[in-house]
Amino acid sequence: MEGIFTPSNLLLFLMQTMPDSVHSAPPGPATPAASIALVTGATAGFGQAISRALLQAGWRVIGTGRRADRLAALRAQWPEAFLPLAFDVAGRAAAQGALASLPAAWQDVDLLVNNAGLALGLERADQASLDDWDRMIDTNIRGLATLTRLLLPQMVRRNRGYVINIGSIAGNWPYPGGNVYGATKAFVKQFSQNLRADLAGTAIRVSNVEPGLCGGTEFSNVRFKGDDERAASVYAGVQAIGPEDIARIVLWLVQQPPHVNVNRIEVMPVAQSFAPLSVARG
Ligand code: NDP
Ligand code: 8X3
Repeated sequence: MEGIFTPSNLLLFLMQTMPDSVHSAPPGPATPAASIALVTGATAGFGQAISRALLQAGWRVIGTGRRADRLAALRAQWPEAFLPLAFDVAGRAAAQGALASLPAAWQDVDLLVNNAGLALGLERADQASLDDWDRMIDTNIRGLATLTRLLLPQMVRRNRGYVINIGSIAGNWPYPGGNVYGATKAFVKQFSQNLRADLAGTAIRVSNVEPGLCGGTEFSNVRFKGDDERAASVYAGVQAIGPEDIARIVLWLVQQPPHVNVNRIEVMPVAQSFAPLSVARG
């Protein structure tokens, strides 16, 4: 390389002269390929994108959700590497029965991605539906805690495993109408950190992924109970995060070396940021 450096030939020069250890890719998967992941809520949104990303990276994936037809479609695409497990996470007996039905070769789950969850409604706390509150608590809290409790013992016994919980910025930042949904995600954050405390001295890792405004999923369609126009308006004119962005972050997490634990990772689109606190006057 001779003469004056332009931005592009300078970059090429640096790449050619840097030692491999500087510009090579980060260390490969800390967990060997063909390890087993169980992803809850694999029928849509983040869970489906996370499942696909893990499958493409060589993992075997147990995908859960209530819509068995969608799980069957993934199975048709990955007949060897994807195992459908249809059940409602909100019920303890259903979760226990589903896990007990796993074939022996699929029972040692290395990675649990607790993703299944939902928001219902955006009404003020004095007007919200108690049924909606129950369902969010049963799914986002009870379901996530149950699955974790059922799968942890085999991880501890093997001293190997990773629990990735999908929390939300709603667990960190209050907003009007976020009442119980945000509180369930605050539970997920604290539960994740308490798991780290309990698992001290083991090789098991725990991370809480806390996404902000994310389009391309059924989240708002579910929140607004099928009012698709209102759901679409949430993302109008905004470049939101997409499911593939969250999947890439989950994949990055599992690719960290075994001695590295990312406790929490909060992610927003550039288009989203903070507003002042409100003050009621008069
Ligand atoms: P989607 O509605 O697209 O997907 C939700 C998934 O959860 C579906 O696969 C659904 O499967 C599953 N699920 C819901 N309830 C149950 C249940 N009772 N039993 C079993 N599975 C269930 O939403 P997202 O992908 O957007 O959301 C995934 C997670 O990410 C949730 O925990 C959500 O709170 C969180 N999140 C979402 C954000 C967003 O803006 N999209 C931002 C921050 C966090 P099925 O219906 O087939 O049972
Ligand atoms: C989803 C993000 O801001 O809609 O958890 O609650 S938000």
